[in-house]
Amino acid sequence: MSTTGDYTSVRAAIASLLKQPEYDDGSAGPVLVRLAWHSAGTYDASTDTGGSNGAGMRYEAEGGDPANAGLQHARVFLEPVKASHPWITYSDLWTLAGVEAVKQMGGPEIPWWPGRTDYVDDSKLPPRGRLPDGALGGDHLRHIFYRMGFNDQEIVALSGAHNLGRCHADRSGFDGAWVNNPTRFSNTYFKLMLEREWREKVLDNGVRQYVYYDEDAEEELMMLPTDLALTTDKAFRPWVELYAKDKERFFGDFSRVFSKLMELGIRRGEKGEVVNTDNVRGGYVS
Ligand code: CCH
Repeated sequence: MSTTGDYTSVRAAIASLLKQPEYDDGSAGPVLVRLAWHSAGTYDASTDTGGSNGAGMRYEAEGGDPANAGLQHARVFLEPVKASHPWITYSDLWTLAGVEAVKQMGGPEIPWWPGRTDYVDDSKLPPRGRLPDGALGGDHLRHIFYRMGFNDQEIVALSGAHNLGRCHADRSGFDGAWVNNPTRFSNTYFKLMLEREWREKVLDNGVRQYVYYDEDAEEELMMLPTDLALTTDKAFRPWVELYAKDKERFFGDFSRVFSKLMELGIRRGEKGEVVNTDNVRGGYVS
């Protein structure tokens, strides 16, 4: 059993479960990053509700949101870590897992602080529909991410997480990976977005996405309509161009903005302690 507060031990346990030869591309990393993001991405700045505090996805109201389909795999991967570190809250574990997975997959170090609680007021769970819909465009991205308090540059930086993982037809309806090596964090997603000829494809399930056949890898890569909206929108595109050219800049910006995402709705006192323990209700407990 580990010592309370030993986050180094939690990180090591997360790192050691990433390799999953039977799962997807052989790594639990991408789905852990998505779990962290969806746990936090329900935040609404105007009502101060949602966010990673509370780990509401453990319950049907949030966990059963079709937008969260497939994330049970991520939660199951993390159960042994919770069992060997029972003192950590789920909300800290899920956010730390995303941060550690990015690092282990070759991405930047992301500042992370503990202290989230698992307190949930069932009657005040964030409503469904707060997470983005990949079938839509730039206006939708702004609607969703401005609500959380992000700007255009931050939207583009965050989207760079699609260097990782893949779409699953039985989860989102979309199908395929964005890049050839989807378990290695990089800026390839931005490069491909600009450099390849994407063509629209309607899948058998009626879902529309964009595809490009990569001759070298003999693999079809994909982009969501929301991904390509980053290249057609005048305000987003310069950031795509910058991140495609400058990997270090992308890594630095991604680190800062992912850290900000994990902190949405969490207020800290002078020593970094969390002072609002029931953010789900929008309350402020000191
Ligand atoms: Fe995403 N994402 N995401 N995404 N996402 C999907 C998969 C991943 C959108 C839609 C989808 C972010 C932003 C957006 C990841 C991280 C981030 C899928 C496929 C869809 C659809 C799900 C499936 O079928 O399994 C849309 C729309 C947006 C709008 O901006 C942000 C922000 C992040 C993190 C910073 C990761 C990682 C995956 C791969 C998951 C996996 O299981 O491999």
